[in-house]
Amino acid sequence: MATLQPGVVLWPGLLDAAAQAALVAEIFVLLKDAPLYRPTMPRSGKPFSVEESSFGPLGWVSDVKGYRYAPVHPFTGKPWPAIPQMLMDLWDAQTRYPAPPECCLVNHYSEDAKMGLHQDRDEADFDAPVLSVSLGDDAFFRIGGEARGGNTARVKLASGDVLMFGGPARLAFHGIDRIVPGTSRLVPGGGRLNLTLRRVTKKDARPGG
Ligand code: MD3
Ligand code: FE
Repeated sequence: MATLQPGVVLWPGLLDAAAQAALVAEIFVLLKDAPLYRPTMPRSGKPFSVEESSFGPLGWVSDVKGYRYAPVHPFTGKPWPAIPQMLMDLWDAQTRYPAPPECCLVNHYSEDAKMGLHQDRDEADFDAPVLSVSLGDDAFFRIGGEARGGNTARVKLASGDVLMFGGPARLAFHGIDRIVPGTSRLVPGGGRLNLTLRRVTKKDARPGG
């Protein structure tokens, strides 16, 4: 375990090869129900280079109208599949947060995909950390501070690595510069999968407010 900066904890290779393979197999089954699709940017409608889907009661979506969490898949109209138990257990073990994740966002990077520097601020609860699992090809991850334009650090993420962002890092700018194609054979068809487990609503929120 390594603390990369305040609030950023990395567990390199926390998932062994067998756990990675079991997780990827389970994800591909769930993606038959909630297929990867290419979101578009708010306003411009420019397509993402990353393909996405979600698991759990709320999925993160982006389209010309904006970013938001939604209870159904934007193309199938069906509820998202449940988050795999293995990820629910990983959340408990690593975060010890007293409420379960509500969204597992699935990002798929093929060789030319990247994700620009951004903050994750569509959630109502910034007390909860975000837990990220990397699978497949290596990627160069970039993280800065809470202000755009500050110094950033680059970290190479490999398959099986687990990262937690909480406290002072919860609103840090971050992104993926690029993946390193062909560095793993884990993901069918190649590329990288990233899973981010998130709380979306406040822990003590009640329906209706
Ligand atoms: C730091 N995903 O889905 S995971 C995202 O590898 C996202 O697909 C990247 O950024 C990926 O929003 C990076 C690491 C990550 C995720 C959430 C964070 C870092 C974070 C939230 C706050 C601070
Ligand atoms: Fe993010």
